[in-house]
Amino acid sequence: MSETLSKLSTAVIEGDLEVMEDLTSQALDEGKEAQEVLNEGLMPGMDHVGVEFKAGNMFVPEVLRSARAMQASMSILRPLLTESGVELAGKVLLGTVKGDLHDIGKNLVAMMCEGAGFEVKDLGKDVEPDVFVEGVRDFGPDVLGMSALLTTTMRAMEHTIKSIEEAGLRDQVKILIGGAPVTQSFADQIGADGYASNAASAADLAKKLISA
Ligand code: B1M
Repeated sequence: MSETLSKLSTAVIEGDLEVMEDLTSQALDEGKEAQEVLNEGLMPGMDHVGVEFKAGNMFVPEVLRSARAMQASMSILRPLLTESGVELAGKVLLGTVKGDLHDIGKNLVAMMCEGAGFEVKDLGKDVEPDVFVEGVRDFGPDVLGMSALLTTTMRAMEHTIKSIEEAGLRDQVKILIGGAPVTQSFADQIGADGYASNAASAADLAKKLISA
């Protein structure tokens, strides 16, 4: 790996927002393709963050700092990636379900998925089933991810899956759910394709679901 890409990886791990834009521009000036900067600079950094987060060696504020650093670089790379028609890992549509205002975990999932090379569309929080349905129809995601933090809003996941089925879109998208009260058995019960207990596992599972 070139010195600049290695510095970018380290900057992601350290959440060093200030150097991200300069290092990204430097890598591009050195003739690196945007995809190379993403795959060999940012993603190894974010992969490391994911591993450390899963192991309990990094905590939410540090992950958010890393994610923000990555976003700063992505804002330069994204238009170049789109222009060059580079194949990303796939598309992920995300949202926190109806009635639920907790979005910190969902934002982490968005950042981890972006770090894993997905194009991510985030519908935000308190998302009505119909809005998820429209999102699936318009954005055409490979994976739909729903987050819920309240025992009272978990049921909205089930209602959303029903709405997607009723709209005839269920076979077009894999559905992944998560959030503190959510479990694998709940996922099985409501007919989701997968459950992830944390943001790094969500990105891993999204990749597995697509390749399955
Ligand atoms: Co609320 N809240 N809250 N809250 N809040 C909890 C969730 C609660 C457990 C606190 C408690 O009582 N101990 C409790 C829920 C009880 C329950 O239902 N079992 C609770 C309650 C009751 C409420 C209110 C009802 C309080 C009130 O008004 N009386 C109210 C509800 C509002 C609403 O949603 N309609 C409310 C409001 C809020 C705030 C707005 C103040 C704020 C949210 C701010 C925001 O998100 N922008 C808030 C917060 C911050 C919390 C706690 C303290 C922290 C949640 C958090 O962000 N954790 C929380 C208590 C706690 O967890 N200690 C609590 C950090 C985050 C990284 O973790 O979201 O779990 P988490 O995400 C993890 C995993 O779950 C997973 O990955 C993430 C990272 O690894 N994950 C996914 C999440 N989504 C995923 C999706 C996936 C895969 C994995 O695939 C798609």
